[in-house]
Amino acid sequence: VDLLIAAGIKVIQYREKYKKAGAMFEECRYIRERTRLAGVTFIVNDFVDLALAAGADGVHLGQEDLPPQEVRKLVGNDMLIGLSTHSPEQADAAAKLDIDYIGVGPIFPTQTKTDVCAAVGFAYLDYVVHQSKLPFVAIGGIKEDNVLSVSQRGACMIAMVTEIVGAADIVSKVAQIRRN
Ligand code: 3NM
Repeated sequence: VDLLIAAGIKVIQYREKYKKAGAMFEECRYIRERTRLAGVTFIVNDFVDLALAAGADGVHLGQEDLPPQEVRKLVGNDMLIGLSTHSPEQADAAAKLDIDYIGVGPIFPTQTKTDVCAAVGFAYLDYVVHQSKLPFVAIGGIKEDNVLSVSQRGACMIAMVTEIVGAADIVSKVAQIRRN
């Protein structure tokens, strides 16, 4: 997290599937402290209670998580709610919800998320760029060498996991991606 902040990343999502709640809370508390000082947006994946307890800026939901309208009742109007979507039908359904952004992917094949559909390619990204009014984050298999193809199609927020956290030098990797 410290390296991501040093690299100038603007939004950090805490994505943890296996740890105990207490350990996750300790990590989120640390991330909240650092991101607050740096003015970085902090989103917690999946866990509404953890997002609230840690004072995160937002919570990110998958299609099979608690329904966004129920989460809105729990978190109030000030917290961001994001929703992963993988098809035009899901983007259209998301437009009717009180959410703040959608995830759009996986654009390319990914190893990071195993319980996700096959890559949706540019067809779904193009649909969202042209048909959806919600802010969106393109995600899934995005790397230094294909990021330009995604941004050129109209994505202005891009999420990368492996390419950044798997880099030997995170700060130079992000700088290199930005030069693309
Ligand atoms: N969500 P990487 S794809 C967390 O399509 C996640 O909703 C996706 O990791 C979606 O950059 C994905 O390593 C994994 O491919 C992104």
